[in-house]
Amino acid sequence: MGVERSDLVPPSEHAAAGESLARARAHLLGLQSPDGWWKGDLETNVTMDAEDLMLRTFLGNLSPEDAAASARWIRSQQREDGTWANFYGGPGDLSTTVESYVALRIAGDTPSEPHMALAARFVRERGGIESSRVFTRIWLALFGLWSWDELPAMPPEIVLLPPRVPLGIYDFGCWARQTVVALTIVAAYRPSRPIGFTVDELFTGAHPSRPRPSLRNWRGRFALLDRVLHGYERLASRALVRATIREAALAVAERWVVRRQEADGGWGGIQPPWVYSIIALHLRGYAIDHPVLARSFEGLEQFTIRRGDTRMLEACQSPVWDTALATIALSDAGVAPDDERLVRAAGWLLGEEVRVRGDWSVRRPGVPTGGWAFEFANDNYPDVDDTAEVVMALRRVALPDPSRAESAVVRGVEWVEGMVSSGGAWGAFDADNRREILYDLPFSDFGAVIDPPSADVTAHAVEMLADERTADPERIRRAVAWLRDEQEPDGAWYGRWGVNYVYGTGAVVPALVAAGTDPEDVAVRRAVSFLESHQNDDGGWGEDIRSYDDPTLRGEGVSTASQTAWALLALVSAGEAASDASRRGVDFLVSTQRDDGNWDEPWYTGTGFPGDFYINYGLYRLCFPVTALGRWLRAVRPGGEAPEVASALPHAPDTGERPSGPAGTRDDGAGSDGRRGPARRRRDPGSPEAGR
Ligand code: R04
Repeated sequence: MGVERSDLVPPSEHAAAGESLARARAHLLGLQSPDGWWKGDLETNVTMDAEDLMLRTFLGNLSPEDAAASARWIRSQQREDGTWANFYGGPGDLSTTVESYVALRIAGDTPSEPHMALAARFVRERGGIESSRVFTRIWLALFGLWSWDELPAMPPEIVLLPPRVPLGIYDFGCWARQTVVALTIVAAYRPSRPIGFTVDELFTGAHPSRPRPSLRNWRGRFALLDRVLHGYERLASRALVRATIREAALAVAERWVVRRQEADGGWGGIQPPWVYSIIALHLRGYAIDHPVLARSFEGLEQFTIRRGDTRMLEACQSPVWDTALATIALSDAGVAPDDERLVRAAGWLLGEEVRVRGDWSVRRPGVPTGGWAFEFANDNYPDVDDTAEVVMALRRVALPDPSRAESAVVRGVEWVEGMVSSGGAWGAFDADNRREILYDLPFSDFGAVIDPPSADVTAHAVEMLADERTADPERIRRAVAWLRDEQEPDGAWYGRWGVNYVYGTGAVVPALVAAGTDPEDVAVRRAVSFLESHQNDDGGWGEDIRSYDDPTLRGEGVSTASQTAWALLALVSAGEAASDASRRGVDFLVSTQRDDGNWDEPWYTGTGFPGDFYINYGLYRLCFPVTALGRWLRAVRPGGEAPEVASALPHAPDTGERPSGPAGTRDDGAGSDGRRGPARRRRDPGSPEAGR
C-alpha cells in the first residue's frame, strides 16, 4: 500500500528530508579515516577507568598524570546524589560507585570531601561492599580490602575439563570464558597487596548473602560445590597437590591465555579479559616489560581517549561494525557503488577478514574459516552480526577486483551458515552456547554468561542470506520460522545487542521482508502496530534501558535519533513509508538534526549485557538516520529514484571533526595509523589447542 500512497507525501517533505540526508551524509563522509574505516567513540561506564587505576596501582605502573586525568573524568561523571550510573540518566549503581570511590581514593581524594561522603553514604545504604558484585570484590581483594575466602571459588582446574563436559570453559560465552580463565589464575594466587588506606566507610558489617547449599536445585548444588572447592583450595596449597594438579592447571591456563593474545596486545578486543589477563600473566611471572605485557599496555593506550585534561578508556572498539553500517548507510543515501570512498571502505573491510580458526571451531570443527569480528584485532572471535553486516556492505560496493570480494563474501556466507545453532537461529560468537545453569554459578552475578541465539543477530543473518545465491533456502526458511515464533504478544522482538524492543523489531521486520514475507503478513502488521502504538508525540521513538527489567517501559522512552531510525527501517520495509507514523518519524529526524548534519544522543542505545552493561555507540546517531532517511526517500519519491547523486557533494566535506583513531588520534588529528599495518594479523595464529 505504500506504493499507491506515495503520492500523498508532498514534495516539500521530500525536499526537507533530502536536504537533511545530504547534510548527514556529508558529515558521515567527513568522519572516514584515510584508510577507509569509520570508528565512533564507544562509551560505557566508569568502571573501565576505575579498574584501570586499580590495575596500575596493583602493578605499580600508575603515572601520577594518568591518575589525575582519569580521576578528573571519573569525578565529571558523578551525579548530584554522589553516585555513578552505568548509563546516561540511569540509577546509581552500587558496584560502579564502589569502584569509582576506591579509584578516587587512589588518586588522593579523601573520605571527608563532600563528593566522597555522599558516595560512601549511598554505598552503605545499598548494602555496602558486601552487596557489590563479585568482580568488584575481586578488585578489592587484590588490595586486601576484601577476603579471598569470601569470594566464590574459581579453580584453574576447569581448563582441564574436556570441551564437552558441562561447566567446561566452552560452555561460557566467549567474553565470559576469557574473563573466567584469566580470573582462575588470579584467584589461585590470592594476591593481596597493601594499598595504604582502608575503606571501612563502605562496609555495613553484614555478610554477603550466599545461596544456601542444598541438593534441590542448581543454585544450591553449586553452593555445595563451592564449599567443596574452598576446601580443595586449602589442599591445593599443600606441596603434593600444588606440584601436581594445580601447577599443571595453571600452566595450561597460562598457555590458553597467551595463545589468545591478539595483534593489538589485547584479549577479545574487550577490557575485562584484557585487564584480568594482564594480572594473571603478571602473577605467573611475566614482568611489566616482558614483550607480552608491554604489547598489552601499548594496546590499552590505543583504547584511551583523551579529551581536554581527562582520560577515558573504551571498553571495546567498533571499527568493523561502524564501517559496515556506514557503508550501508551511504549506499542507501545514494552514494554510488563505485564511489572512491566506498571502495576504500570495502577494501579495508576485505583486509579485516578473519582467516584463522578461533574458539568457535570447538563447537563447529567442520566449518571453514571466514567472517569478520567487531574490532581492529579479534581474530579468535569473529561474530555472526558483523559478518552479516559486512557482507551486506560489500554487496553495495563495486570494487575494481570483484573476485576478491566475491570469495570473501562466499566464505562469510558459509561461515554464518555453519554457525547456526541447532534450533535454526544464531548467537553472536558461538553455536549452541546456551547452558542456562551457568547463571546459577555463585560468581555469575553480573552480565550475560552465555551466548544463545537472539532475534536481532538472527535477523541480520537472515537479511544477509536472503540476498545470497549460495545460501541454502531451507536454512533461511527455518530461521524465519524461528523468528516468527520469537515475536512477543505485543508484536515486538527483544533486542539483545541494542535497546531494546525497538532495536529487535527494527532488525527483524526488514529481515522478514527481505526473506520474502508479505508486508501484509500478520507478523509484520503486529510489528507495525507495536511501533505505531509507542511513537512519541514529537514523532520520534525512544526506549528506556529499564525496559529490560520493567515491562511497562517496552518501547517507551525519550526519542532518540538511532531508535527513531530503527522504527523507520521497520516501517519502510513494511510498506508504510507514506504512513502518518513514518512521516512524523522523518520529521522528528529532520527537525532535531544539528546544523553540522549530526544528531545529539547522550542516551545509550547499545546493549552489552541486558540489565548490566550498556554502550553509547558514537556513530549510531548518524549511521542509522542516514540509512532510514535514504530508504524512506527511495520509497516515497514518485518513481522511487534514489536521492540526489553523490557526485553533487564536495569530495571531502570539512565537518570540523576528524576521525578518532585506533590510535585515539583525536588531538593529533590526522587519523593516520602506522600501528595498523604490522599489527593487523597475529604473528602465528595457530589453531586453538582446545578440544585436541
Ligand atoms: C552490536 C553487535 C555486535 N556484536 C556485539 C559487540 C559488542 C561490542 O561491545 C562490547 C562487547 C562486549 N562483550 N563482552 C563485554 C563487552 C563489552 C563491550 C564485557 C563487558 C563487561 C564484562 C565482560 C565482558 F563494550 Br565484566 C562481548 C554482536
